[in-house]
Amino acid sequence: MRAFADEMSETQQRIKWRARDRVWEFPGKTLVMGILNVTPDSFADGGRYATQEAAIRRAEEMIEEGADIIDLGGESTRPNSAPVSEEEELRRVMPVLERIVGLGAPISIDTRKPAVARRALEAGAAIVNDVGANREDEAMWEAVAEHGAGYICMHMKGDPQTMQKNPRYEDVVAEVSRFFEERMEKLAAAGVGPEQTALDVGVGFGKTPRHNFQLLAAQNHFIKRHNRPLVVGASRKSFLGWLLNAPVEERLAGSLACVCWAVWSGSRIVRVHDVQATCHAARVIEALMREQRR
Ligand code: 8Y4
Repeated sequence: MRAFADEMSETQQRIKWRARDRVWEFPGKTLVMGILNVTPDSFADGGRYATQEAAIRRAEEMIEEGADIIDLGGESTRPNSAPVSEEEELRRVMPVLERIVGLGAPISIDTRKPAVARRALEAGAAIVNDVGANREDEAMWEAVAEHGAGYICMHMKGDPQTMQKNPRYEDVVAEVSRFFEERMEKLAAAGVGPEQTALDVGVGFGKTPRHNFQLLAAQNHFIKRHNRPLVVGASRKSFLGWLLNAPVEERLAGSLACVCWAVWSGSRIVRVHDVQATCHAARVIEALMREQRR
């Protein structure tokens, strides 16, 4: 045991992530966060009720496939997507949340709106996945603090309307690192402790394909520097399409390569569409890492 501790690399430091009554300890199993969208692209056929029923079934399926967290979102944050009102976002997510909160996997609420986060936490969500962590919005952090919830602090340059218009950085890794540092201070001041916080470089949010690869290649740096669990959300994203010249439905292998890389480099949480394939890939890399440490 002593030898193991001595040999533990800096990317294998012991850290805890707390989300309400749940505490995850790392190093441990990589957490697989299954994506559950309730957005209008899917209202086209069958309408709202059918969409919500399908979402509930998909949540059950993802839990059977091994998902550790269900990431529920009602606002599309794709580049150039239209804003959604608070009322509409609540109408989309709350009925689904109420039906999946008892299924056994903790729920993260993917929202940029403090009021939506608050309602979701009151209904039992465990984590706020905030892709808008770059806003100056104390209300979001106050809601997280009040519930002792987990918080995913994601980097985005700009906002979804403008972020992909010629994103530029002097040094993308340094800039994202400064952002994490500065946010962790503000979070602490708002009552959200570091043990509640996970960090995410925000693949595709105001980044060129090259920026995305630079950030993923630097996962090790972020772990050593900030000593917090990292979330990687690369699943099916367009930087893979750019590299592979593959449409969205042909990005599974590329997405799994990112999962393997994330696990190998010590990231702790992966946000994905393909839960079963991701769990299988993660378990294989973890077995190899255990052997290497013996
Ligand atoms: C195909 C399908 C292509 C979906 C692109 C996409 C992240 C996130 C999103 C992320 C965290 C997306 C809500 C974008 N990405 N949350 N959310 N990290 N924490 N696009 O990278 O999945 S939405």
